[in-house]
Amino acid sequence: MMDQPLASRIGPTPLLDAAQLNADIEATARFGGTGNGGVSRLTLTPEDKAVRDWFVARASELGCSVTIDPIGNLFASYPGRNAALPAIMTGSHLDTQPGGGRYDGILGVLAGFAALRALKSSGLVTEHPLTVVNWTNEEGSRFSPAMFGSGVHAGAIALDEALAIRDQSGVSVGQALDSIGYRGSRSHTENPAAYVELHIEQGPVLEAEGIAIGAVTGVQGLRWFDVEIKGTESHAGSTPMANRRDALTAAARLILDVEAIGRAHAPGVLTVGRAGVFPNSRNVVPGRVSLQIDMRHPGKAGLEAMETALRQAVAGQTDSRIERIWAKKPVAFDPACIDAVRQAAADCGLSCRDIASGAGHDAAHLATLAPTAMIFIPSRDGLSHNEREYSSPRQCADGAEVLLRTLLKLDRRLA
Ligand code: HGY
Ligand code: MN
Ligand code: MN
Repeated sequence: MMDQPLASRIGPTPLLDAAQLNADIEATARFGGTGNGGVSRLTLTPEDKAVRDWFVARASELGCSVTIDPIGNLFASYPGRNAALPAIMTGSHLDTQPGGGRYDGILGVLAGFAALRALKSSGLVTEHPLTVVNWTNEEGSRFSPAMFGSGVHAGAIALDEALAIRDQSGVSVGQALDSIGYRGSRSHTENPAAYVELHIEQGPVLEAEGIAIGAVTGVQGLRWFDVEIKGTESHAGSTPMANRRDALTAAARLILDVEAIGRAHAPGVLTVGRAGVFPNSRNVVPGRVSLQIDMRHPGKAGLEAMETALRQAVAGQTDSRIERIWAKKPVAFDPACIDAVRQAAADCGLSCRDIASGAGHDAAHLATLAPTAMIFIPSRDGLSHNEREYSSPRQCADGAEVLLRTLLKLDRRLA
C-alpha cells in the first residue's frame, strides 16, 4: 500500500518540520564528512567535539538546559507542565564508524530535536519534561566495548573502568574527554519515565517488504572476543616453507572457521572485523596476529553454542588464546511502548511491522532502567556501517513524525 503524502496525514498533533530535520542531517554530516558522502567521526575526536558543540548550540536555541555527565553523555532537557514528573527520554548517538554514514545514530538525536521544535512551534506542552540524549561511544570502534556511554548511565559498566579504557594509540577515555572538554562532573541520575529511540534499520527487511516503520521488539544478544595467535617471526627469504610457524596463515584458517560457524548457527552471525599483524613487514614471516571478533544471536542458547564452537576452533590453532571482553544478553522492549509505536505509525497512515534489531543500540541499556522501545525506518539496500548508508528525506521525516507521536502518546498515558 503506497502511504499517503505526509501533509495529508497530519491529525491533531503538531506538524514536524521535515525540511529542518533534513537540513540538520546535512549540517551534521559535515563534521567528519568524507569525500564520498559518508562520515568518519570516531568518538571523542575533534570531529566529535565539533558535532557536540553543534548539539549544545541547537539544544540551547530550543530552550533546553544541557548537562554533561562524567562519561560525556549530553542531556538536553526540555520543560514539561509538571517538573515533578520524570522525563520521557529520546535520543541516540552522534559518533560514527570510521567509514560510516550520516544516519546511524544521528537520525535519532536530530529527530529528538525536531520533536521539540514541533512542540515549541505548536505551543503544545507535554505533562512530562522531555530529554534528548547524545550517548558517548555507541559505536565501540575507537574504544571497546561499544555503548559504554549508555552503559555507564545504566550501571552496566563502572565509570572508572570506562574512563580507563585505552584506544589503539594508548589514549584513555578520560584523556580523550578532557582533550575535547566534554568530561562532565554530575551524573544524570534520574530514571526516565520511558525511553524511545528512532534509528535506521541497518538491515534489508523493511525495504524488501515495502514497510515504512519498524516497531522494534528487542535487540539480539552480543559477545565480543579478542583472539591472539602466536607463530615465530623469521626471515621471509631464508626460512624454508616447512620450517615456518606463520601466525597469519593460522589466522586465515581460523577466519574461515569463524565464517563456517556463523553460517552453521544462523540466524546468528559471526564476524572478524579487525586484524592486527606483527611485525607487519613484507619480508618477515608474521609472528603474531590479533583478531577482534563480533558474535550476535537472538537467543542465549545460540550464543552459548556459537561460543563453544569458536573456542574449539581457536583451541585447534597451536599457541593461541581467546578472551571474551564483552557480553550483552538479548533484550525485549516494553510491550506498551511498542504498542504506542504501532499506534503512532497507524495515526500517520504508515505501514508498520514488528521487527527485532540485528544491530546493538543504547536502548538495550536503557531498557534496564525504564520502559523502552525503538522505531526503525528502512535502509537502502540494507546497508549501514558503510559510506553509502541512505534513507530518504521522506523516510527520515516519517520516522521522526512517528517518534513525536509516540512521545505524545506515552506522555498522555504515563501522566
Ligand atoms: O555494533 C552495533 O551493533 C552498533 O551499530 N554499534
Ligand atoms: Mn547506531
Ligand atoms: Mn552503528
